[in-house]
Amino acid sequence: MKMHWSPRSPFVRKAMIAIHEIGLQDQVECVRTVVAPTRVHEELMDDNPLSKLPTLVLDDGTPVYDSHLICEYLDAHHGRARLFPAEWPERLIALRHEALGDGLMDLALLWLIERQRGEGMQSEALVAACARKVERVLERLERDISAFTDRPFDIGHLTIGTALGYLDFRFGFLNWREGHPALTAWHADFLERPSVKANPVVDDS
Ligand SMILES: N[C@@H](CCC(=O)N[C@@H](CS)C(=O)NCC(=O)O)C(=O)O
Repeated sequence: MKMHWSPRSPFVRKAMIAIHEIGLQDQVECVRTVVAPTRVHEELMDDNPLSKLPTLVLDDGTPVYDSHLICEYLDAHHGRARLFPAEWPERLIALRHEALGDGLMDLALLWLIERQRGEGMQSEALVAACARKVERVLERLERDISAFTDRPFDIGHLTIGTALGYLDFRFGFLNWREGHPALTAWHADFLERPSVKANPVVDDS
């Protein structure tokens, strides 16, 4: 399989950690692909017309995107269907946490793009809204930590852990650990997983 890949993308990292959890890391060839909302990648668009990462291409040429579908497809077809619980309400809880983690990464990317516009060009309202939403996500995770820790590792944990790692990478100034001791302790364990260690965030720009 071929993965359109970047060591800076949180959504790619999510998919790569899932690939390691499933045990497929030796079957995926990572192809460094540079994308941005302000530019298009013609070759990538042959596989994914949205020009987004991650995009996986199966050995028979079938493209698979986005990160959710990559994780669920590989978990169902090659794993032991561990990351996506089959039964409700376990499935609801895992998928809701995945959505929260994806949303946190979307927010962080939006905020990053706005910050890169430079002083004077940024929308203060957008930056303030991103900051407040991130704050509320962290509050919620801290408050609901037992719902988070009292179940086996699934796609929800994987996505939230990856999203918090992205805050460390791009938003160190937020000090997200401050005021969130339970989440901090959980994330320290997450960072010890071999799948997470094998897929560090790297700024190769
Ligand atoms: N919902 C998508 C989001 C993917 C996404 O936003 N990827 C970013 C990189 S982290 C991207 O490709 N950005 C390029 C663009 O928006 O044109 C997923 O879960 O895979």
